[in-house]
Amino acid sequence: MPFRWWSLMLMCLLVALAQSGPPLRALAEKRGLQIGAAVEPSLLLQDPEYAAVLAREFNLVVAENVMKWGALQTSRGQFNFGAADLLMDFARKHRMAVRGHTLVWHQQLPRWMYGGFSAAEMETILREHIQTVVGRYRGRIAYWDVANEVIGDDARPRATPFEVLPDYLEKAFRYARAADPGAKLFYNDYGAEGLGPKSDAIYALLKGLKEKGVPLDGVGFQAHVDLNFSPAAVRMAENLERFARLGLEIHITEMDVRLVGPGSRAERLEKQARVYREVLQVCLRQPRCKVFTLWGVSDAFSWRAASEPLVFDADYQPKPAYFALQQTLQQP
Ligand code: 9MR
Repeated sequence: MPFRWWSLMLMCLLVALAQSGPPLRALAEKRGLQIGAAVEPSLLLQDPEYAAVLAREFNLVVAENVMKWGALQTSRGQFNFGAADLLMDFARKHRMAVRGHTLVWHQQLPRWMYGGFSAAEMETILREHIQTVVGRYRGRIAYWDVANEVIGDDARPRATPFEVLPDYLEKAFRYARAADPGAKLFYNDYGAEGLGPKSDAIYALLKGLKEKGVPLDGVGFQAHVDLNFSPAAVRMAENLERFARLGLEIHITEMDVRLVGPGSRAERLEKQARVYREVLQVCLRQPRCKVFTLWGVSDAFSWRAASEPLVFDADYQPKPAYFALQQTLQQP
C-alpha cells in the first residue's frame, strides 16, 4: 500500500514539473542569453528551496548586497569576503556566471568613507578597494557594475564622497580593467530605460567616456518598474539602440515589476506578466542585449516584498510573469 502512495506522489510531482515546462536557463541558453537573479548568500544556507529554484532557473547571479563597499570594507583596509565567497562557490558549483555589484555607488558606503579625505587619499582608497575586490575574483566575474547610479533623477551627477577626486569615474574603470582584464565593465542605472532627460544625461556621460578611451564595455538598465511601464516599450527599444550604437553591450540588470494598481488581482498579475514579456522582447530583439536579470528569486525576499514584484511567489510558485518569460524565450 505505502508503495502505491509513493508512486502516486511521484507521478504528481512529474506532472507538476512537466506542467511548469522547461526552466528559464535552459531556454535562455538556446537563445544565447544569460538570465540572472540577485542573491542574498545567507538564504542559500537557510532555505534549500531558494537555492534549488535559483540553480534550476538562472545561469547568472549578482550579489544583491554583499559585494557593496559597506559589506566588504567595513573599516578601512579590513575586508570581509565570507558572504561574497559563498556566492562565488555556489555559482561555480552550478555553472552560473557572476556579475559583481558594485564599485562606485553613493549608497551603502561604510561610515568611514565620509571622513573628509583629500583627493590624493580618495584616489588611494578607490584604487586599493578595486584592486583588492576585483583582483580577488579575477577571471571569475564576467561583468562588473563599476559605476552605479552616478546620474540623479534631475539628470545631474549625484553628490558622493568620491567626487573629491574629480575624475573618480574614469579612474574606477581603469583600475577595474587593470585588476581583471577579462571582466566586462558596466555603467548601471535605473529610470533610464526609456528616452528622457536622465537617459540623455547617461548617454552623454558614456559617450564622453568612450571618446576618452575609458574601458567601458556596457550599460545596465535596471528596470525597477511598475504596471504602467508597458507603453514605454517602444521608446525603450529606441533608447537601447542608441547605446548599442556607441558599441556598448546592453544588459537588463535588476528587473522587477510592482504589482500595485487598479483592477483585480488576476488582472494585475496579467499586466505584470505583460510588462515582463515586453521588456524581455525588447532585449531579445536588440542584438547587443545579452543579459536579463531579475532583482531577486521569490517575492518573499524582494526589497519590495509587499508589492510582489518578482516571477515566483513567496511559496516559489511560478506566477503568470514566469510563464510569460518562458513563452517569450520559446518564440522565434
Ligand atoms: O535590493 C537592495 C536592498 O536590499 C538594499 O537595502 C538597498 C540599499 O540601498 O539596495 C538594494 O539594491 C539596489 C541596487 O543595489 C542598486 N539599484 C537599486 C536597488 C534597489 O534599491
